[in-house]
Amino acid sequence: MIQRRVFLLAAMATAAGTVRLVQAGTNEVRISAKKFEFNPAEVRLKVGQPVVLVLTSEDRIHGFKVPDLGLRAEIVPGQETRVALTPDKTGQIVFFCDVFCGDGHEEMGGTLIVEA
Ligand SMILES: [Cu+2]
Repeated sequence: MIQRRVFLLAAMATAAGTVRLVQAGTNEVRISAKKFEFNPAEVRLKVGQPVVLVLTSEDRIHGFKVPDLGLRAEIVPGQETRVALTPDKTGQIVFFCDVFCGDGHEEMGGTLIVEA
């Protein structure tokens, strides 16, 4: 997992369309999508710690859906899709592509592993 720290105070739109302030020191986690996988497919997060997922695509439009968090975003080649979230409990949260992208689409998913 690639992580880097952002020392910016920036207003960002989340996938839900609300605006929230991203605090200095918020971790960024980059996830790239391509047919038919996310890389990394397992992302470890800390409970209560704000994170920004930076989603990119290597080939075509994919979706990023996290039903348990009520999140959904589109991942468009040549763009960064930024999704801010703060996990509020430990456990595993499933995400998957919800834009049909070919024969392996149904298998295209991953897990956010939220640790204490
Ligand atoms: Cu897909």
